[in-house]
Amino acid sequence: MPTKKTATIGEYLIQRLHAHGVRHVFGIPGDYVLGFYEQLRRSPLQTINMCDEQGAGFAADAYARVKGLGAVCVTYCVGGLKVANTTAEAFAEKSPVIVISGAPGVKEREKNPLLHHKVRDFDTQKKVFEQLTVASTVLDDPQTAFQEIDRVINAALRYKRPAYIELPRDLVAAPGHPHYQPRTAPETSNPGTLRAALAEAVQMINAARQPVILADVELHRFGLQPALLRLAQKTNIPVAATLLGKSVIGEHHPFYLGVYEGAMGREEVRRYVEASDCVILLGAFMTDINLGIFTARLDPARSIYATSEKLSIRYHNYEEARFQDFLQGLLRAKLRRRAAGRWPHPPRLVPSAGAHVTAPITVQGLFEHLNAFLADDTVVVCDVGEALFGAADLYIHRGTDFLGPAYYASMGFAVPAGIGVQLANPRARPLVLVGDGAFQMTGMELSGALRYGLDPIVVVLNNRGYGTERPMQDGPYNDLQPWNFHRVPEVLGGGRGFLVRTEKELAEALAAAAKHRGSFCLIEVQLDPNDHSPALQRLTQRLAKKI
Ligand SMILES: Cc1ncc(C[n+]2csc(CCOP(=O)(O)OP(=O)(O)O)c2C)c(N)n1
Ligand SMILES: [Mg+2]
Repeated sequence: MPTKKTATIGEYLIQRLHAHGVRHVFGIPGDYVLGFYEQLRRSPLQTINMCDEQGAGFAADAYARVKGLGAVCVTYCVGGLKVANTTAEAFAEKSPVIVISGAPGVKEREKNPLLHHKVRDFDTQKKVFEQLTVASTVLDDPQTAFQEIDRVINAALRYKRPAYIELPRDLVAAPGHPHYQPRTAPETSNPGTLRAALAEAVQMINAARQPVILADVELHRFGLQPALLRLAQKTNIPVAATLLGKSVIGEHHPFYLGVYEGAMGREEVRRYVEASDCVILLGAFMTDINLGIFTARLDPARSIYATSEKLSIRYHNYEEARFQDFLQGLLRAKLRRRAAGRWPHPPRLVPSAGAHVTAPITVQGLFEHLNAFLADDTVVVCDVGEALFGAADLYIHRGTDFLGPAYYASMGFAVPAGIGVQLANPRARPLVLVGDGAFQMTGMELSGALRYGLDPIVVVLNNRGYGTERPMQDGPYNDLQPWNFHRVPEVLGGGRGFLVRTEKELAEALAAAAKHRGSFCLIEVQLDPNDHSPALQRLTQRLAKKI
């Protein structure tokens, strides 16, 4: 898309989104943003209407996780404040989403009239988003608008966090600065700091008896998975992933250990990582869930901790050493290649032979079947709850094929995220795993799958309530109104529904779903409310102690 010399503010924003790879904008229009929607309609970007702004926010987040940048476009306050939660998730889990909100025009704001959708002041929504984004702006000055657009988008890309752009409606079609050149913000490491950091890291890794890499989500966000792979291949140092970073490395690699989650995860992975005298944490978030509710025993004196925001080796902090440069430096450095050691490998989940196929399906049985069902084009998209914890043990084929809100943990992510994933990567077939509770929040966003010709396979884990919470503390507040989930296609006017109560029915439904292309499949799996995955049992035992 060529940069027009006489672009308007709205057109320039569209050009920059397009230049950074965005092809779809999720949202719902309103009068304050209709002018911009019309500009979008005349542009190469496709607008994707969702049922609710929250769905649009989750879809844009997933799109950003797959494609590197996403955008959600809403109207003032009534729409904007509905994406506060999804923007918070994108911030917490590092997903660069540009939140675009229409707003009253600059002229309309004079004398502070009570215009519809206004909360308290005209800048109330902007103030909220200052807390939820890495950069924010109101494009109320045509002289600086283009520069502001670049500043905010560059910040989102640099920090992999959301950013906020507010468009007063009377300036969307105003021309910006005519001779402005688009700006990016190249960044470099301080060579001295980088050299010192690499020297200490190389010495520590080479001297270590049992080094191990703990790989997390930032490797994916910064496109550094190939570098991780090369580092492991070059040194023969095994790699464990966190739950948030799961699938950052293809799980079939011989040096892949499995998911490390402190006492929540598999015992042999925990023992191997915690016995290491040099844990190389790459792009890791030290969150409670990633660390098994702080049951992880990782000693800073034995750690190299490298992220886009911090680099520390043992107790030394190195400023101005970029994560990317540090990792590339390790690839160039003289790191000792080790003999292939003996370390644990993730067990392949397989459906237990001779299972009582007509017996009720269990959580364990469900994940065994799902595991066998994964194909090279599957992207597993999980919601909070049993879906996420059970999926930790799925054996993901290639890199980056697992998405789940494993830190901020907002319910309602998965169904709209499945839509974002498939639009970002049309070759992918999303396998959406979602609890009945989470489905009741955003499941109707499947409507968008029909409208835009997408065909995710959605598995609803129907355990009749908020299963995750029952072992912590149970009561009628954990129950749900039972829905006939498998009949949702009738309401939406398309797609296929399946009701599954046994292993046999599950195997049949999955086989039929694999063959059915062109519209979504919804597989409702009825589970015993008291049946939990081992990971969830371990987690809730720990959380219950804190309540
Ligand atoms: C938006 C939101 N509201 C509430 C919660 C608290 N919460 C965590 S898990 C959970 C229950 C999830 O129920 P469901 O989706 O049916 O999955 P299950 O736990 O039964 O597998 C709740 C209410 C949350 N994480 N996110
Ligand atoms: Mg449930």
